[in-house]
Amino acid sequence: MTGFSMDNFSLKGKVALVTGASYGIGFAIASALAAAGAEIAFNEISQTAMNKGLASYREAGIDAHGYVADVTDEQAVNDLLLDIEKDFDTTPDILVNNAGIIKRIPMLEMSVADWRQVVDIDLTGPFIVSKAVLPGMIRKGHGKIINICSMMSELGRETVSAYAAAKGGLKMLTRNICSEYGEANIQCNAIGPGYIATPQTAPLRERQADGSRHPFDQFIIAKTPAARWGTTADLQGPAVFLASDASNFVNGHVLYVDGGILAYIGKQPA
Ligand code: NAP
Ligand code: GCO
Repeated sequence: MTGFSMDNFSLKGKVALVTGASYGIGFAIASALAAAGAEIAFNEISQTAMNKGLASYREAGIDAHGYVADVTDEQAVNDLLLDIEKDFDTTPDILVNNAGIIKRIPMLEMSVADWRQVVDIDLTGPFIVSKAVLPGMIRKGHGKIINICSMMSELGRETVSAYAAAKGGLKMLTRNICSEYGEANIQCNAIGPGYIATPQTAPLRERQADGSRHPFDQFIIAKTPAARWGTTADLQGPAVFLASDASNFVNGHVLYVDGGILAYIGKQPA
């Protein structure tokens, strides 16, 4: 045998911070990291959202620690890391920069304030949180950062200019953290989910007044070889892989979990 063991996928003894993880993709990823053995810390913007998240983790049998911190607030993030170190007696080994928003507004109608809010949360937030966790990872001699990118890290579409610019930038931040800290045994990669059924995409899947599927829903089904929307569960295995020793020589990579969208020209209309 070559000495490979499934223990390479184990996260036992590791502490993971997943941002914005009360529900949706973040909650699913945190749950998978916990199933692989990691201890979980997560943050939310409000006490209400954090409490809801804690209840969901407890219902899933996960002893997660929840914190209130806006990822765009550097002082709040630095305080978050101090609280995590106090509660876990160590700093995070794994960071998942998941927190994010989208605003679907035609560019000419989008205010600079709307643009700034999306870029601040989706790009500057991961910068701030990564900057806060990297010193501890460097001291430990290892670390895993997983940024949640998007189809919009590669493709544009109408009404999502700020989001696409932020997620494109997040792809390059991923590569830059890889470049600057790879020598410290830090692996920084990204997951690029396709179209996933979560509250964020609910408006794109709403049934029409006549009961028919939303036009965008039909569009995505035609653009996806798997002919379905992704589920948050589809992202769990890739997240455990990128958080584990099994990916120690994978760095600066965006792993697209999109059912094949980026490889496919799309189904010819009937
Ligand atoms: P979601 O359902 O809207 O959840 C986003 C989470 O981020 C919420 O818990 C939200 O908290 C939190 N959040 C927002 N702003 C924050 C801030 N400033 N500080 C801390 N937390 C904040 O989104 P999702 O669909 O699960 O997506 C999660 C990530 O995956 C996002 O980065 C998104 O861009 C990305 N993504 C999603 C898809 C998809 O199809 N769903 C595909 C590709 C990539 P509140 O609830 O309190 O606002
Ligand atoms: C949209 C969607 C997408 C998804 C995701 C795709 O309006 O186009 O919200 O942006 O959220 O980012 O990967």
